[in-house]
Amino acid sequence: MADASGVASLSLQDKEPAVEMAAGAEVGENASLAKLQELNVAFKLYQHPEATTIDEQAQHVGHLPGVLTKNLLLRDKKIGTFLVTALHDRTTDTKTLAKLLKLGGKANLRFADEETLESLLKVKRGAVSALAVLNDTENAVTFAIDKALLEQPTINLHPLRNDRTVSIPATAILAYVKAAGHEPVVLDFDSVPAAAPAAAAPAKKEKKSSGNGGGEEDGGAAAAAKKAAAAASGGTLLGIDVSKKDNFALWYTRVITYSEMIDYYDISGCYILRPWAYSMWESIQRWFDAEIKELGVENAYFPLFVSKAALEKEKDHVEGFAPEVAWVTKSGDTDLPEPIAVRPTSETIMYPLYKKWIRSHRDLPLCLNQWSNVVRWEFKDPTPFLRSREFLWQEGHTAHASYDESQKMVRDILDLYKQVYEDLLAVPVIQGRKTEMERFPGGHITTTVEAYIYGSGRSIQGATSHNLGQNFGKMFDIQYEDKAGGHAIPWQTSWGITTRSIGVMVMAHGDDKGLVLPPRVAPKQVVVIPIVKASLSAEKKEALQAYALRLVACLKGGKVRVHLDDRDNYTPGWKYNHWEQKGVPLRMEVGPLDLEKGTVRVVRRDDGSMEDMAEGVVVETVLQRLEQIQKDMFERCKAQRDEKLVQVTEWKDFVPALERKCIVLTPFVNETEWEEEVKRKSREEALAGEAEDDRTATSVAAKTLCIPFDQPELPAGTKCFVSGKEATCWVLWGRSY
Ligand code: 86X
Repeated sequence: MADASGVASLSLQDKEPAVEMAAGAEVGENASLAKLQELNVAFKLYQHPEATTIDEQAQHVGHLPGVLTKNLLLRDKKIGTFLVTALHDRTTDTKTLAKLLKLGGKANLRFADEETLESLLKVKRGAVSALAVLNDTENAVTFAIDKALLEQPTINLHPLRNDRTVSIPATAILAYVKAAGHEPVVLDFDSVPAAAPAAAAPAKKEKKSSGNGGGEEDGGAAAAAKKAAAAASGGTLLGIDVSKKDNFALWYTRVITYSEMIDYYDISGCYILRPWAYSMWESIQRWFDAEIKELGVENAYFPLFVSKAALEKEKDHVEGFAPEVAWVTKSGDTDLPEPIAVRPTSETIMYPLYKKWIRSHRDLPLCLNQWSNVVRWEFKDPTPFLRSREFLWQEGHTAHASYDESQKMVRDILDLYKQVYEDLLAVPVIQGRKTEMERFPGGHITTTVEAYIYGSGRSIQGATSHNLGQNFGKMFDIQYEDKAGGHAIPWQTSWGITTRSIGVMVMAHGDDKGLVLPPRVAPKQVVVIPIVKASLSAEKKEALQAYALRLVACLKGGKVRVHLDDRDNYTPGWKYNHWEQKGVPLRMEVGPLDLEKGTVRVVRRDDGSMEDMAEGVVVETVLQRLEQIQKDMFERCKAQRDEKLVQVTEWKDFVPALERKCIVLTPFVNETEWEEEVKRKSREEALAGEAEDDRTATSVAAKTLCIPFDQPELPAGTKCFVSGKEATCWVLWGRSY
């Protein structure tokens, strides 16, 4: 049995070969498998007797495609702790490793003992692999990987336990390690002459290190010295190595992590919004908040918790959502007298107070908004921004004396949502009304903005604004004395937009280099990178620094969000890639030649175009370019969307259009039973007998997105595309998130 790993000379005859197993149940218990699944990594899982060395592992899984890895935990008391993952047959004496890790001549690298191993990586000896970095939540360990491993198609490694082996594509390792909060260092073993049989290093040590994570001596807890190690290694920047076109889901997770927008967390469906992402949310907040204040809306804050009685007060509205409600049942070890729910939305929290506050027509309109988090315990696969169990949003709730006034509010807000998407995020949306089936059941009319994601061919709801009629007023017994002295029930609205909008923007504009940000929400709009060569005289260096600072000051004066990256431990090339991954709209390169000519070289992130600007006109020119980028990004995105927006009048053309990733306008009778029929039929036709995984976030069934406000002409007698009855409107359909 030959295989690439070279360990296959082992006979399998009397060994127990591994058995492939269904991952399902294990994923729930094994954090490393759960993480792989979350990152959309396709893996195979094998069960086998415990293996504590590579040789033992090879006996069980050596026949499988892919290579095995050697895993070593090493410490230098002064510098820090390292987890090295290498091809199984590498020479891994401490001297070679110290060289590869660029620790310098003074380093005193030792294999870590079992106690250190278990305390840092929380795995037993023999179960260590790259996947164990997940347990290093303190970031005490620097992860380093053999470059040659990354060039393998498949890697077989232990998922935190040594009686399992998981097969994954090598490229997934980097994404995994990054998602686990580690910046991987890539080691080029070929750059170091293979130290003749581990120099004088005793064979004993080699033996100990030949398992997955073995080691010896050197007790005591390791100090977190990751920084020193990263600096010493020069900091390899990883490029996004999967294209948007080939694997959209994986591309997305790479983009949001490499750009430092998102980090992962040990509760499924919850994510960290890092400053780069949160700043975008703040841009949206700032703009929208000012606009609603113009409409007379005031901000307030209501509690996070809702009592069981209050939540269940209006059963009809809550019923369908009940499985998603998260409950607090204990404080410490003591059961609470009554479980308390975490808000999934705040109608049941706010409307009892609306009843109290609205007594007279003079109390109207009551227009409140809150910026908050909400929790919906979804069971479909979570996706950062698009579907998370906790998310940020604003929820507006207004009450008016007339239907017309409430309807004006609904439409004004929907226009603001359109502007958030189109003018801030540069993503075109279609405004419309939801059908009976898709409307918020507690309300009267639901209106929506719908976006389209070209990369996946799916549409997505961008935000929603409801006219609630008097339904909630009746449910919550909100009554007031009108001008004539009679009793009246107010007309209410509610509306919300969430951090999902950021995910839509990332998906719409990102490219194979990473994020591409519309200037209006970019945390930094310009990054200035001085090009300082070591050979430059001290005088020239100083002059260049002064020039860069002057440019930055001018741009700041022009209200441009500018960042100067004058770090001296990264090369200009590294910085270009870094800021490209983060999507900064303009890069300004400032080198000695520019200084001489009194110009700067400016490169656009969205289209890569380059120009030289004279210092005297930098601010006005930059402002113009930012405007232009904002416009161009919207236009490109709209052209892509429009290319996929088609009209279909006959059923036979419907599913083929969906298969081409189109969103489809059809004449429709607009009856719920026919809408259900379209869902059923479109799924059936698309699957053609194959089963659909209903746990995944996305289905192949067509859904109505909306009845667009902007209706094409519908000549009398036009037939509905599915029922053959007379159509009453054009409806927009798509496969959606
Ligand atoms: C619907 C309606 C509405 C204010 C908005 O769409 C905008 C902002 N709220 C939200 N909805 C629920 O009512 C709901 C209720 C429960 Cl109990 C739940 F668990 C989940 C929910 N999801 C949505």
